[in-house]
Formats: sequence, C-alpha cells, structure tokens
Amino acid sequence: MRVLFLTLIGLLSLYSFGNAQEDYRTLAEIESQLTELKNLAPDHTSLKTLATSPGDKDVWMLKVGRGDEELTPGFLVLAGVDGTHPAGTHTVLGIAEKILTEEGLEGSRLMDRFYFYIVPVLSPDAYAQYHSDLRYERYFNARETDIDRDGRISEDPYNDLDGNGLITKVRIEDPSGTYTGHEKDDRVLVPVKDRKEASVLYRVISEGIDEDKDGEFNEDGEGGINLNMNFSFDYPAFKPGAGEHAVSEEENRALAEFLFERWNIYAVFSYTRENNLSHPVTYDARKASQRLVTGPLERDAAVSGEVADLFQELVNFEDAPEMSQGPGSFSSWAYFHYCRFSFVNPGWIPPMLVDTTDENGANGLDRGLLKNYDLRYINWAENEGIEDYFVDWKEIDHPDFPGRRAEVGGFKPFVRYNPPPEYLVEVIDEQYNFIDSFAKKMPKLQIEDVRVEELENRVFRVRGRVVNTGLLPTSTALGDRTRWVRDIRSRILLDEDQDLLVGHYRDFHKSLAPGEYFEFNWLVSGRGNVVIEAAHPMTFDDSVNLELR
Ligand SMILES: [Ca+2]
Ligand SMILES: [Ca+2]
Ligand SMILES: [Ca+2]
Ligand SMILES: [Ca+2]
Repeated sequence: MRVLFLTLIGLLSLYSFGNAQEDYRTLAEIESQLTELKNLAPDHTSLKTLATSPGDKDVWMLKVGRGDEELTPGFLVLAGVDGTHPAGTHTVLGIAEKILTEEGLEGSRLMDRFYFYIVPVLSPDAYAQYHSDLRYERYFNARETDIDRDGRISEDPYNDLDGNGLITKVRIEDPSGTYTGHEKDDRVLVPVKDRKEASVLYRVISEGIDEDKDGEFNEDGEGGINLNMNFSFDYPAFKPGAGEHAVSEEENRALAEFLFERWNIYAVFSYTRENNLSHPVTYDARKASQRLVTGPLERDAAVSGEVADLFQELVNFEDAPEMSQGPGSFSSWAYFHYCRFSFVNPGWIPPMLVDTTDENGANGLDRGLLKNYDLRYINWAENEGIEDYFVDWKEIDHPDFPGRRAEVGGFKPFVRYNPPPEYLVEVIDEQYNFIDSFAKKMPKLQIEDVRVEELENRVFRVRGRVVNTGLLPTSTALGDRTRWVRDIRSRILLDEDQDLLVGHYRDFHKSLAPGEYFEFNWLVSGRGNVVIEAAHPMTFDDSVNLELR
C-alpha cells in the first residue's frame, strides 16, 4: 500500500509539472523539465544544446524517436522564437510530455513511428525577460546592437515610470493624437476614426522617456536581434531588430544548419503569435510562378487548406483574429526556404464569449465588437474572474511633455496572449490531437502490382509501381524544385550471379501526391532472389522480395 501510495505521489508530481502550474517556467525550470521528459523514455530521447545565445543561455533541443533516423519521418515542434509568448513554450513542453506518455492505439505510439525534434525556446535571451525584475514583452536577443543606427548602442531603453516593475504604455492628451478610448471600454485605445466625435485624443508611446532626445521613445533598449525577423525569406533588411543580415545569430543559424542536415523532417509545427491554420495562405498563381516564389505552390496550398480544415475541426479557435507571418519569420522560412510544410498557430487565443450580459441583463458586447482583440480579451478575463490584467491609467509628470496631461498604464505585459498556464491544459490536448491526426495522414510508399514474366530462358521482366497510399504528398511541391528535399529512390538489389539488362539499379523520382504512382520496369538475367525497394526519408517505405525462377 505504501509503495502504491508513493508511486501515486510520484505520478502526481510528474503530471503536476505540466498541468497545475501557476506561472510559466523559468529557463532553469525548462531545463529541468526537459531532463524529466528525457527520463520518461530514456531509450527514445536525447537532449542537447543546439546553440548558446549572446546572453550565454542554452538553446535546447529534445529529440524523441527510435530507429533509423535517416529513414524515419520526423517533425520539428518549436516555440519561443521571440520572448513575447511563453504560452507557446508551455504548449510545446506539454505536447512533448504527451508524445512521451500517450499510449496510442495498440502500442502504436507516435514516438515509435516518428522522430520529434522539440525546441521549446529558440530565443532564451528574449524569453528570460518574462521573469526578470523589469517585465516587458521582449523580442530581442542579447546581442549589443545599435537598433536605430544612430552610432550609440542601447542608449534609450524603457523606463519604469510608475515603479511597478512592468513596462506598459504612456498616453498623452494631444489634439494631434491618433488614438482615443474605445466607446465600450475606454481602457482600450483604438486609432481615431472621426476626430470630431472623439472627446479626447491621445498620443500613445511606450513607458519611458526619450533619453537621447532624438524624438523617438525607447527605440534602442537592451539587445538585440528579433529572431523572428532574422530568417532569410522576405528578410526585412534595415528594419529595427532584423540585424545586419539574415540568419546572423547563433541561435537561428544553429537551428537552420541542424535542419538542413535532417532530410527526414516532413513538417514544422511552430507556436508563436502567428496563425496560418485558421487563415491558410491561399494559392496565388502570380506569387507562385515568380522566379523567387513568394506564395505557396498550388498543390502545397491545397494541402495547407486541408490541414487547416483538420485543425479547425480539432481546435477551438472560433473567429480567430488574423495573425499573419511577418517578414523574416521562422514559419515562413520553414516553407519557402526549408521547403517543408509549415504550420503555425498561437495555441491559445481568448475564447469568443458572446453571451455575456451586463448588470442590466442586456447583451453588452456583440460578436462584431469582439473583433477587437483587446475587448475580446477583457470579456474573457472578466468572465473567468481574472482580475489584475490592467494597470489603471495614472497621471505622471513626464519630462518630455511638460504641462501636458500624461498617464501611465495599460494592459500588463504578456497577459493578452499568455493566459494563466492552467488554461493551456485543454490547448495542449487539442494541439497534440492535431499533430496526432496529421501524423495519421502521413505519406506511405507502397510497392504494388508486381509482375514477373520469364521472357526467354533465364531472362525476367520485373514490373510494377510505387504508390503513395498516404493522405499527404511525399513532400511539398516546392521541395521538388530545390536540393533541400530528397527525391524518392526506387532500387533493385540483385544476387551476385544476376545481371541487370534493362533499367537502372536505382532511380530517382519527384514527389508523389496521395494516390499518385510511378512505374518500374527492369529486365534481369539469372535466377535467384531480387529485392525491390522504395524509400524516402520523409515517408514510410516499402520493400518486396521476389524469387525469379
Ligand atoms: Ca542607437
Ligand atoms: Ca511601469
Ligand atoms: Ca536613439
Ligand atoms: Ca530616443
């Protein structure tokens, strides 16, 4: 009984790691969680440091899987490309735990059939700001950079003007301001539409002062490079935070180098404040046919549409707001330059609550209003009894605006995209189910219809075809155009005393859509055994043994 009791305690403490957590993990806690996860299935896992950031922090990768890595399809699951979204990191760690603990059907666990490469935090320097004494949503790593190119490095950081340890906003009453309070809730600032209608106009800046008096506020703080602007597709050269050139940082260069060596990775699932699953990018013939492709190829766009449908069946993202993939983003790079299917979503958005009634019993908010993300968040938070998400506006003396009414306040950093972790328990289930359902559709090469005829004495014709019997293509169509995705290999292996009279020992073929096939046709002289193989790093493969006699 005592043993059982202790075992239960052990299990509970293990599970409580992922689930009943009060706050997001620190980097040190992430590291120990990764070690815990590794120990759940030591024969399936390895943990390594991919890179060390400029701030001397490790970028971890947990590898899960078993068997021939070169020929076992794999997935990258990644978060923390910038430091604004610990919810993504938490979701990825939760998915990892499920990969390592879920039983699956008849012992067919994901970790037995696939490799998973799990990177919970690509930008640890940026992530660490969540737990630092001065909390703000940080995009940049710790590389010392002159972000605004004025010859001085990090000369104008944020300033905690109200001393609450948080960086929020400052609003200044200003007749030429471009913001006003939302009519339903004036804590929410919206761009002004009709200047005459607005009772008060605000200029809105980040919380701080213009320390170098260049007219910009907090334009060059600590760091750095935003890794989610530093990838090579649509690289936003000269934009603040984009860096000197694409893939300039240890963290993302190490990741890219690792990925280009891993021919078996079929798809990339990333968790950031972007979403191409609720709003898949559609096919645009013009973009797809340029020399530099800027839109998905037709077959790839169709697949993305199908996967988006699957996502929408499984994930509760009603009326998801647009969250586009920005220039230089990792998720765009993963398709356009790494040529893998790339799916990105934030894991959590505030659920759409439309039935909320105000104290008079009237419907205070409608669906249209909740298209405003901030109102949608407030509505959800109030409904859940989450208080403390907002710093009420408070008047301050701002040295850059003498004699003007200036107030500091606004949403607390992180809250709008990062709910208390308890709300991610369901999210992790949904996202795991999504990946699991996707995995069930994976491409599969099957050798079919094999026919052997003896044409004359000891000369055999061997014919048949290789079919993709899965529900997804063997790779992206874009991959067919590049050298970053291998071709499908078919080959015939002969006994020593057999000869190949017609055909090649090995042939290479472009990708196969579901149901698509290619044929093979060999002429072999000599009796004995032959083996036919069809293989691709990203698919389930097939081989057939034949006896020619
Ligand atoms: Ca500067
Ligand atoms: Ca503050
Ligand atoms: Ca400056
Ligand atoms: Ca400045």
